[in-house]
Amino acid sequence: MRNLREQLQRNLMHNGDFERGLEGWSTEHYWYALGKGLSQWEVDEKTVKSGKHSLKVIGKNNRGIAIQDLRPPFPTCRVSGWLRCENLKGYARIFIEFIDASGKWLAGVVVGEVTGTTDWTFVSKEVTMPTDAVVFRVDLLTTEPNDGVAWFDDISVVPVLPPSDSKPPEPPKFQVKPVEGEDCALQITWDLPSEDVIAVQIFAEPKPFNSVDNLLPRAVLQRHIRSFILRGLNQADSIYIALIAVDVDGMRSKPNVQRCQVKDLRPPEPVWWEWEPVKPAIKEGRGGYVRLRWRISPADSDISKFVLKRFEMELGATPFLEIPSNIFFNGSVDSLPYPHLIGSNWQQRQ
Ligand SMILES: [Ca+2]
Ligand SMILES: [Ca+2]
Repeated sequence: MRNLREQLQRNLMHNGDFERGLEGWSTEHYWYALGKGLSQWEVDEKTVKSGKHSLKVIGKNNRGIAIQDLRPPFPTCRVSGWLRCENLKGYARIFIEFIDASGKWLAGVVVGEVTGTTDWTFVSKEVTMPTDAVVFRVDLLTTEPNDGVAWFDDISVVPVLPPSDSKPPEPPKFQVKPVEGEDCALQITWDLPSEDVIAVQIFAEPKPFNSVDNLLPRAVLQRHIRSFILRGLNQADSIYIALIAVDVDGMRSKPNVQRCQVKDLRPPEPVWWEWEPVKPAIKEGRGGYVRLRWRISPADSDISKFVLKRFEMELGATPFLEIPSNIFFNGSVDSLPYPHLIGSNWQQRQ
């Protein structure tokens, strides 16, 4: 089995040699049209740099763009390819664009280009994604409306890894906070890991741990990701969280375990309740007692108290009784005086 470094240093392009035609590439990008629509893309079997096929774009007073999006495991990559053109106005170009997780365009880099009539030309450049970039977009394009032809072949994108420092990375420093409006969810955020880190693993366990050897990570995230939401946690429990950094040589940082309290930030569910008279009124609508029963949703074990409110037409809702926290779960209270109860509406609220 190849080691991690060898696995990472491979060509990330899908069908960059066009031996499988246009597979992996998209060309119908009408936003790019200038002049008369878009140029036509074809697989060429005569003029090739390698194998049996190359890609060509035929200008008819227009221009064209072929796109393939990558998500490299490492931010620095060597981009290379072969270009050729005949009677081309403007340039035939390999262009790289960087886009963030929300789809925002961040930056673009020209890898290499040819113009006029130029035989097969090798171009190559090392490019580094900006910190927030997620998508590494490879564009093969002609820059201007033209009546020429351009060819592309052997497009390659290979991660460039830093040399080994022969030691495991530092554990990522992380913060944990509850997620506003969500039940039993924790958001973990961490700093950009050191330069040779390829991935961050997230471990979350109900008990403390010193080693992750026999544990399964909840998530394995590429190095550019710096936030993760843990969901489906049991709110009654503490949870022990550790982030492990994995470097390009497969070395892992030691677990830096934090004990975290799972908090519920949702408002409580409505409380089920009912009442019945337990001592009859001496006179209709005067005196007497009721028994009140209630049950809260199992998801709301974090309620600190709830308040009974009495509603009267003249006064509106007024607080009547605060239920003490030690009996609030599922319970009943007898002997509530109810001088104004019968014939009134009651409201309850947390
Ligand atoms: Ca080829
Ligand atoms: Ca290292």
